[in-house]
Amino acid sequence: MAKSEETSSSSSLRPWQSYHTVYTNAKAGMDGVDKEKVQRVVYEMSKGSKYFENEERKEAYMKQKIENMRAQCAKLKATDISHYQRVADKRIVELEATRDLSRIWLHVDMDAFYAAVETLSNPSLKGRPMAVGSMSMISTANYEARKFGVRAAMPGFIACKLCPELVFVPTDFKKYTYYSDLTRKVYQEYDPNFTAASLDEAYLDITKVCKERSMTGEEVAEELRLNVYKATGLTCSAGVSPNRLLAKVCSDINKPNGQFVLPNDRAAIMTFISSLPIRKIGGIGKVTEHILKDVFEIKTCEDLLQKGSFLCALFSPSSADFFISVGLGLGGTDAPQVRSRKSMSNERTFSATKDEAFFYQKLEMLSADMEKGGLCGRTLTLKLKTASFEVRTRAVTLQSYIWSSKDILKHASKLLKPELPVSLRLIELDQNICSSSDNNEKAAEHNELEGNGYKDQINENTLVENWTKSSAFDPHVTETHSLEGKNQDHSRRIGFSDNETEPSSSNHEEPFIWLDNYKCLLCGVELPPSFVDERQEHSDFHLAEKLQEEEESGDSYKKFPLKHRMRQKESIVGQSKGKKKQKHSPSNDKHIPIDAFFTKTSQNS
Ligand code: DCP
Ligand code: MG
Repeated sequence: MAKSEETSSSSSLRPWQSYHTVYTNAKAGMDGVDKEKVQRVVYEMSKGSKYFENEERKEAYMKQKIENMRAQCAKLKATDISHYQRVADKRIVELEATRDLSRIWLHVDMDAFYAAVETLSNPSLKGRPMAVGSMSMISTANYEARKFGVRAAMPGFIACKLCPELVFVPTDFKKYTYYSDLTRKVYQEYDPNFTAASLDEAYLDITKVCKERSMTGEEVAEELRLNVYKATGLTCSAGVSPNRLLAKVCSDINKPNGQFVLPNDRAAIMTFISSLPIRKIGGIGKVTEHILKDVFEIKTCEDLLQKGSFLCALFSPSSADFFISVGLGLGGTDAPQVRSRKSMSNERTFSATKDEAFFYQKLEMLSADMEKGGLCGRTLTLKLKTASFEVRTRAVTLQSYIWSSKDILKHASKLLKPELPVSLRLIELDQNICSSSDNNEKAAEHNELEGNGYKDQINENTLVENWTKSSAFDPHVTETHSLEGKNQDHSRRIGFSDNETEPSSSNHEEPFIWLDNYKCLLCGVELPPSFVDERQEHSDFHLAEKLQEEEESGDSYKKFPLKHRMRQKESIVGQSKGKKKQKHSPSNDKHIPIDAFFTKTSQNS
């Protein structure tokens, strides 16, 4: 558990080895990369910057948390452990009973999406290492560039250091949306109710199509990928499994242009899970991974089951449940018997329309159905699927329980109003029964929904948030860690009066930054909710910006607005590379080059 002396002495000789950022985490196509070289370059190029200082603060925060948790673990008596073992065993049995092997889920993810689209329009890029983005931030890199350690979310100037012949292409969202729409037309043929998780990713329930066409999941995946290629000229990868959580893991296994099928068989799932590193699971990011590894020695998903008693003792019930269900290889399937009757939901699917009177009519029908269902609850969630298959979830927790269709309609209408005008193809209402002590759990559920519309894609920040509530922490650093969680949690919540309130974990002073849960309000960068780590890093950049501003306050340099200084710096970087200044899209105009945060504070680079 504790780091050996050997490790700590080697880390003082090679400090970059303990410097982990999102840039050093491997993506598909990066298996053969010299990780230590990448770590060293990233370390050297960021050392001394505000970003680096912030990373160090985060690291210190994490270490402190790990120490606290270890101390809590050490305090557990044998009787406590056997008590929590019984709790864990019970949950394992209960969760196992929810296993549904009747569905076939397919997760599809385009290969190096933006880069592949750019290569389609400029074939001379084929075979050359290239990245989409700028000196400040890379959106993605093709597989040739990944061999050098270049990856999404990495500042371009670091990427240049890793791969000097890297070609940069500016982002063009119109193009990506166009190709994304083409892929979605294909997906619709296999599952008209598929859910798009981002421009290049979707989940399809292919149970029906497999049955109707007497095809296996593998055959459907092959055919779908071929049809995507025919429609777009682009390749994609797919994962097939009995649930969405594992389907996503599977789609990454044979990237690019490949697929992996996990059969609907418990033994096969358990074997698959037994050696699966926890980090492969959507929702387990850097922080959670470190905590699980350093406190409990949990490395694989199977370890999560072995250490169930400790997880139940130290984490909130919803987080412990998430970990145990991952250990069992469970994930969302949406079969009715899977959900316990803690909530009821009702949905209506229709052809995409902007007709607001029609939406209110649907809400009336849904509210009436809810009343007939006879449940009363305090948390009402409105889920919308837009014409372009984006899922939005808005929720309110009330001070008192409601059950009448009139009340449900009143609150649902308040949730819908700020979304208008919008073109929708689905409206869903969900009513949860919860007591005030459930608020953390509700917040977690809400975050999961905000993430992707899927409960199995829990947000890492929520897990950490839930846990930090029970221990002492440094509020300044916590801000760093929870920024995104809070933003996700409360973006778009409406300021209600009367009997309405928000979950106890809210922090009203924190401004949200993800517009439509997708686009950074501060700089226009687009990052889908599933990029948990990247979004965390991105929030941190803005935090570093704030710190930089604070430090410079009173300085004559401050007379120039920060954004201007940054633009100046970006154009200098461009000039020094002998490049033409990029044409900025409206969102690019607002873009704050991330390299600005790498300005050395003590000495100049
Ligand atoms: N994206 C982004 N910023 C990030 C990560 C991704 O703008 N930090 C964009 C560019 C990607 C697209 O989203 O092309 C899809 O993201 P993926 O993670 O699926 O990455 P790619 O499709 O580029 O590569 P692959 O899926 O082959 O690993
Ligand atoms: Mg992709």
